[in-house]
Amino acid sequence: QLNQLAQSEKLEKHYTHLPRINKEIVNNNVIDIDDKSKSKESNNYKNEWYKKYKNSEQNIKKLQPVFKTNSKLSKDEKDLTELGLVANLQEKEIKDEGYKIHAYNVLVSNRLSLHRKIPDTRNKLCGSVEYPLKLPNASIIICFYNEHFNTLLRSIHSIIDRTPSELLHDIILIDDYSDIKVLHLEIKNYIDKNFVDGKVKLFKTEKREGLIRARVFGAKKAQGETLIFLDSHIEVNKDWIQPLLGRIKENRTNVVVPVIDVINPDTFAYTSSPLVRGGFNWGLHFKWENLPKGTLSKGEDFVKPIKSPTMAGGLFAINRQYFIYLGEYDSGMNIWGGENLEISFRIWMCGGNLEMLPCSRVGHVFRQRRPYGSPDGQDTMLHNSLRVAHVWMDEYKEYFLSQRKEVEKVKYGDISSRLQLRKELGCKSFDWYIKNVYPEIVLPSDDDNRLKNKWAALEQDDYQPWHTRKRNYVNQYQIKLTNSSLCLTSEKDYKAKGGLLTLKPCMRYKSQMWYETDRNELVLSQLLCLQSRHPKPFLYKCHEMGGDQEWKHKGESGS
Ligand code: LR7
Ligand code: MN
Repeated sequence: QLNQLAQSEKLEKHYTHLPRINKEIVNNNVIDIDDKSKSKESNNYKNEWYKKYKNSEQNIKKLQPVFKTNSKLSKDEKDLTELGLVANLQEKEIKDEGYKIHAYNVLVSNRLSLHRKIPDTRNKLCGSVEYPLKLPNASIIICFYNEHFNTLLRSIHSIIDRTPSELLHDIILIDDYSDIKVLHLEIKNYIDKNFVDGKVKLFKTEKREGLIRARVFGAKKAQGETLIFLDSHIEVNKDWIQPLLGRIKENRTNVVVPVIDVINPDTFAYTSSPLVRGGFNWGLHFKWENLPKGTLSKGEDFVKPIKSPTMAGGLFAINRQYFIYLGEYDSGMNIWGGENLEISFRIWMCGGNLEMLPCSRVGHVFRQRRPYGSPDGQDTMLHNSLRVAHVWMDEYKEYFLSQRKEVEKVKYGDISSRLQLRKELGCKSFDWYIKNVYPEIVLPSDDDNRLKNKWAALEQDDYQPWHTRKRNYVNQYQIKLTNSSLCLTSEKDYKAKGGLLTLKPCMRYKSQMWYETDRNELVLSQLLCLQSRHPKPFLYKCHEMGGDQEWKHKGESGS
């Protein structure tokens, strides 16, 4: 197997997935793995590893780009060795590579315990809610594509640690044909060794399916009374499952989502999310919405189910039979995007009920970009959204289609079976959905100008639940180059996401007006944030996580 693996040209790049090696050796000190006298620890490790894959010494070498021998170090690195810093240098490699492949900090993830504690972010009242003694059990379905090993394991352990075992029918892992081949083998080995009761099951698709078909594939393997879908980089919180199962027990047409807390992609810090609900805009992007005024007036409102027009997509619970009855997912949808609105519309229009349960909390690593595309380069979000529009949105689909003229020619495949499904289930109209479930949505005809501004934001597919938080500006100024009359200016439009910056004579252009927030961000004309990036900083949507968007004044001059 390893022979085969070593031939995969991607392999060398993905050494960060080799479990433990990085962690135990690199974290602590620099170890010359070829020098037997130096470290007992490393030799034990090596032996263990060698025993496992006896006949593949050559390949093993290929698997170890992290361990440079002294002689292979460059001069700079040698200097650093003397300072005892090579470990950091190697760690930096891991970190950089991790960001490339996963878009979060794998180094931090590697260092954290797989059983780490996280803060109980629920409202205090949740502690005294009582759930029925006999709840339906659950099959938990987690699809992953190239997930980081430790992060996936922490997801699984958090479930096992925080779910009453009688409620956990099984955990079904679907490897969506990850091209980090060694990953599958490592996970399989880990499962065989650590989850001996057979409750954790691993399957693999025969080709890359994308998360939508991968979930359907997983659901077909499931036997639990309910299905709970989760992303592969999550941690469930205290008593997360009881509210979900309790609500489904009351009525099998209740489809329920937890509050999605935030795991910071740079630090893995776990923080509470506000109570918000799901909406969407006419670009068919999911967005978070503040709750209608008055929703949270009494204490009990903080524990009661809250109806939600849409779900974010990744984390929800549903009765298994009801999932099948409702038509699973649209298997004509590819890779990523759109399925969350599709299932939300379908639930509401076809007689179900979608709600968020404040006492169920699950953390999710919110990354700033998706570290993968589709194999053939298709814009799958657009492809999938077109299917949603044509199957579910009736005359309202024009709001989506008319904004993007280029979509007229885009093919979206055969939707006849989904139209058939809609008919068979006797679903209500989209007009009913808008008027009864989501009357707060702004219709284009309401106020064209207002809409134009909304549309400027369409390009930003914002998932972060804190996005609804009001931004606090503490200052407003131009940024002037010392001893000049030149000001920091956006090169193109101040609305251009990704735009670079330049120096131009100081006028009072919108492209020069910086607003400083209480989180030390610099927001150009209250729209996009200044983000540092190699080799040049640029404008990007504000992610509100500090780091590369945090700017500080220096000294008393405030420069
Ligand atoms: O081809 C793929 N095959 C997969 O199995 C691509 C992805 N996946 C897996 C992937 O490893 C992950 O576990 O599918 C899961 C979701 O992919 P992410 O984490 O890249 O997606 P996301 O968190 O950026 O996106 C959100 O929207 C998606 C729309 O298609 C899905 O519904 C995700 O599940 C959803 N995530 C959440 O709702 C978590 C909270 C984020 C918010 C808001
Ligand atoms: Mn995710």
